[in-house]
Amino acid sequence: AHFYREPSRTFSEYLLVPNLTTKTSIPGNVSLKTPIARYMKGEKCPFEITIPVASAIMQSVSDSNMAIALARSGGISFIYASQPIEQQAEMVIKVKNYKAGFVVSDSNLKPDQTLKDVLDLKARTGHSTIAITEDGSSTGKLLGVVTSRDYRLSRSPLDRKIQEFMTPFSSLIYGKEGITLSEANDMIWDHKLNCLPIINKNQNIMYLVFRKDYDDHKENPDELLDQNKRLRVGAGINTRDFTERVPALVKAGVDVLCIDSSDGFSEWQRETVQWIKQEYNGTVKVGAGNVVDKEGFLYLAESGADFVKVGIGGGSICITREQKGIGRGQATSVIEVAQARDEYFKQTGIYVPICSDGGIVHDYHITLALAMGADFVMLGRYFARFDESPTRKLKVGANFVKEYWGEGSNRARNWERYDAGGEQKLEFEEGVDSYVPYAGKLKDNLDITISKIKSTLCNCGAVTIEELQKVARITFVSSTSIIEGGAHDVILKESHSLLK
Ligand code: MZP
Repeated sequence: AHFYREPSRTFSEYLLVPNLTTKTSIPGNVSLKTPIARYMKGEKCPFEITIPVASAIMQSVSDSNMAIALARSGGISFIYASQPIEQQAEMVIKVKNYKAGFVVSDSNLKPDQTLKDVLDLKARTGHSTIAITEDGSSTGKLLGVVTSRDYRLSRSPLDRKIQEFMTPFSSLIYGKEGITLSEANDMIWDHKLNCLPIINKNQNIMYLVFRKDYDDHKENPDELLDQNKRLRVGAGINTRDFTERVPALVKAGVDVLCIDSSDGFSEWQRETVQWIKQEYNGTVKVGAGNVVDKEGFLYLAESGADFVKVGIGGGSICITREQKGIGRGQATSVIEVAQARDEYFKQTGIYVPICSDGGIVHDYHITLALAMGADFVMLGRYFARFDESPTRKLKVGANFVKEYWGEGSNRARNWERYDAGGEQKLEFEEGVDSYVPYAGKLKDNLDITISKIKSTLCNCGAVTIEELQKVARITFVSSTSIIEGGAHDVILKESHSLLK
């Protein structure tokens, strides 16, 4: 047997030591854009996300609702694989049909009004009016309305109202043909205006975008110039039914696939990746995993995987280490795999992004994972707490909770994820069924997490993830200093039990 000299370690055993923060290392200058698919040296990565987070391939985490909410914030979800193929493809279609951006162009028309109100408006004004609903269907919750008209020629009361509203800043936008959304965005921002008119080549207003949309898309304003641009979504697959599942997902418009397995260092995974690459001439992106060492990474990278997922046994609902004695501390795994990724890049000129999957407990663990070399992270427990996760919200005692169960639990029955070529059933559990504290809306929480990450990057003197990976100084901490890191030797006001 091979004995590792050092124990394997996890995120809570490390901290980042600040570097000089320059005047330009400010959160507003930080970009968290990151690659999630392989690319050649000197080329631009074909698939980037604007924040380095993905939601887990789990029944209790990633359905179409989660995918829409996370994609709107710049991350990506992988719709769970442990469901019938048609149902999973439907979820992908729902995300791809989602129309981002909304406009309410009549002060009488509010987002909580019904589709009928919109149709009445359309009849009244005679304008071509499109209702935007949450799921893109005609019965979905109404988000707003887009009206398209010739601003200058129109004489209807509705248009006059818009004209009045626009007068103070229309001249800013008008007369500048071919203005880009980001240029207009800057102007609007500088002049503290409330909404942005989008104009076409003839300088007619196509639609108005309200400030809320900027907030959602500030990182990547070009996304708004879409209306037809669609949100991106990933989907999990397994190594059993991929010849049927993959074509259905590709047909549904999926942007990236990922093989979902607790142990990805296997010939099944190589076969699956190679089949996909061959079948689609290399055009379909597929990640593989999970692995925890250099050998596992190299095997999957050489098989053609677009990204490699790292982590065995560290998930909050995972009992694989207890059940089978398989696994490795998450920090050690990421550090070793990131080194292997960098060596592979040096030798071949091919960059294969890596994803640290599972075991993120505190927000700063994300920053540590990135500093240790991860290109992005995958989280289950974190996202399960939000309104957008597919599970029930319950009251347990005085607290609201959401359900969260592992793919290896009897509840999920995802035997394919743990398949070792034996019987087609889950022979023993590798995951638990649990509750997590309810935390509200995804966006509210994720915004805070992202600002913490940006702030830490500034402390480290970095404004990109790539820079962080170069300049980060990471220290191992003793168990005594971990205690020092929390509030200590004070009586916390909200902790009544201490006062009783
Ligand atoms: P966490 O973010 O909750 O700590 O971990 C989520 C990750 O745990 C998932 O992305 C997946 O890799 C892993 N997982 C999912 N189900 C199980 C299980 O039942 C599991 N054992 O380990």
